[in-house]
Amino acid sequence: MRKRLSLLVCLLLSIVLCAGCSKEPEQSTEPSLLLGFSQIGSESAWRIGNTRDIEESADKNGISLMLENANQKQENQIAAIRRFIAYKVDVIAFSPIVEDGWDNVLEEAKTAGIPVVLVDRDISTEKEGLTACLIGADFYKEGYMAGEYLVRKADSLNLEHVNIVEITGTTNSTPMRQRQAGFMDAIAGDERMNVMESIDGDFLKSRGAENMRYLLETYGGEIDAVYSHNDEMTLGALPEIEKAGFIPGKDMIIISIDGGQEAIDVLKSGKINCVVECTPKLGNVLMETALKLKSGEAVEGVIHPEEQVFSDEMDTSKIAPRGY
Ligand code: GZL
Repeated sequence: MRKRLSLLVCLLLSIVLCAGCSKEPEQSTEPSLLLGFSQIGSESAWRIGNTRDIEESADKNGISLMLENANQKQENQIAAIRRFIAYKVDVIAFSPIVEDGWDNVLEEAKTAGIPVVLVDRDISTEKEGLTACLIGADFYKEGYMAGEYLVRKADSLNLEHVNIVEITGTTNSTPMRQRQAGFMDAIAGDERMNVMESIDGDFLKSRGAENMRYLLETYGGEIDAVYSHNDEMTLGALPEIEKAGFIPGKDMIIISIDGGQEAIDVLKSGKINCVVECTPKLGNVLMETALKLKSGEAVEGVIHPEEQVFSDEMDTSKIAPRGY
């Protein structure tokens, strides 16, 4: 009897032990990485699309994302980066609202040993090694393509002069600086081109409308072309042009940048002549880069997405849905 009992106990023990050792290791539900991201705000369809894409990409990659919206204030971005440092995130990423004023907080991130990725916009600094990578559009090329379109349009319309007004993005932001530089270089040397005034619209729809009202009061029918640094400001300007009795896309050549669905729909209606694409879909590349940085892999210094021009030179009915 005693023998049977000890056999039974051994049998039970071996079942328990085997069950323990054969158990599949727990699928780790630990996130692969903790990423702190400071987003500029929600000023445009582009920005909202960029935020959505980053959130979806983090989810897809199993990355834990701490995303803070700075509501268009640099001081809020600096405070968020300090919180990320205190929280000891693995990687910090942010879209700097303007290029200057980041040295101190980025020195703190460097001292803490946390790599920093620039998304969308760049910073200007004399210091080395504050950031690991810039993921964002080639804004100079966007501006240059906008200017090249205007030269072609002037040729096709046999215009002898092109009086231009420019509604710029946020002063001292990378897209504003480079979209302006690229555009001016593309039209330089073309005697027909005359930029009458450039005015800051801060990438906001309301400021686009306000600025267009002022430009129409000042120059009225002299305006042959409006170059706007983003769709939001363009969409704010168009009703003002119509209220003043002009037909946008016909009486005035309208050139915009971003390529969101709303602007593409207006392009299809003929009230915008050219929209240069600036994709907000930077999330996947950001996650890949952050994972490489965490594992100590080298990353490229600058990563530009491919971008195209949509205009009345093409069959706009074939433009696919934009997703932002
Ligand atoms: C461009 C981005 C700009 C968009 C605007 O990459 O920085 O900021 O063109 C947005 O719509 O406000």
